[in-house]
Amino acid sequence: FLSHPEELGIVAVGFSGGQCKPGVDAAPSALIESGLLTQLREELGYKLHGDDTVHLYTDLVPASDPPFRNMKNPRAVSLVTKRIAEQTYAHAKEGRLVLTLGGDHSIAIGTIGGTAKAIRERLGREMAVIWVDAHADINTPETSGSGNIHGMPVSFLTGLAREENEEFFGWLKEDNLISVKKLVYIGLRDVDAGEKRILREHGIKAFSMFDIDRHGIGRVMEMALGHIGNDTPIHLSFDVDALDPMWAPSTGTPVRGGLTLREGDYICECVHETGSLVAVDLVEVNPSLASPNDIGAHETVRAGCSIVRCALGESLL
Ligand code: 5AB
Ligand code: MN
Ligand code: MN
Ligand code: MN
Repeated sequence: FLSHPEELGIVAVGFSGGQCKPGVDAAPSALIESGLLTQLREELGYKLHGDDTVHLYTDLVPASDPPFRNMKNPRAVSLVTKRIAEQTYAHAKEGRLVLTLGGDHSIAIGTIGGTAKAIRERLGREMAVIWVDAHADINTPETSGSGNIHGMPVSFLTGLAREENEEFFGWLKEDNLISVKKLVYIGLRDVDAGEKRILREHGIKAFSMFDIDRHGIGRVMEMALGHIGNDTPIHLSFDVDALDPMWAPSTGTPVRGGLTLREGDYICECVHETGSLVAVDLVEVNPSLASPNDIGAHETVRAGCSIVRCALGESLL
């Protein structure tokens, strides 16, 4: 699906407005400083495109941003994700693989919104999304208990949540959306009651930690990719909190009982192996949430780098 599979469009998003804990905006710099982009260039042989800056989008964040429909920082998140969508769209339109380093998970409204549109225009195809996460992130503004938009991106991306007003995600058009039929979750273990109802009502494919324990990650990946079907462009959105806090403690909403790093890497390897990958997000690394020392931050950054390299083909012999 890529006209330039060896070319990577990099979008570095230092944005934390989709939730309340500062620090997740520092993740792209931490990942880059630990050598991720150099490894992709020198060891995996990618040609990197991007503007070589970590975008903080501070110019877009309004001075006053009161809640709207229960959403916190709604104008900022809407403006920033709209800009991100333009960035991922531009890379995907060129036929490049798009790598986005977040930022909190609200940014997926932009990353997926942009690639879904580019893939439609370039290939006339609907894109599938594999969402690897402890959480389903499919609250609507009304079902959300927290008001944090990083728990809502999937509802906006599937059209389950809609808002006409341009200022509050009204810029999302049909072209930017994905079908609930082409969405697959892996790693779930902390899903809100309202979200469970949505998953059930729409028959959304989800592999929880229970399914992974029952069938093993090998079989789960066969089923997940089988559901999407061969020959479908895939956007992989990987929330580092899918991993057990043992491997990725420095994240805003850690949940015990998660994936081993090896299982996370395996998911990415299987997705890479399909040859259908068009975009990858790595989100929710928060290097400032490390206690009692920064070993946790270092380990989390290291795990994130491993996840990205596996998705981009490091394990191929
Ligand atoms: B993350 C929760 N469901 O809506 C909510 O880290 C948590 O992007 C959302 O997966 C977690 O606030 C968002 C309770
Ligand atoms: Mn998430
Ligand atoms: Mn999560
Ligand atoms: Mn989180």
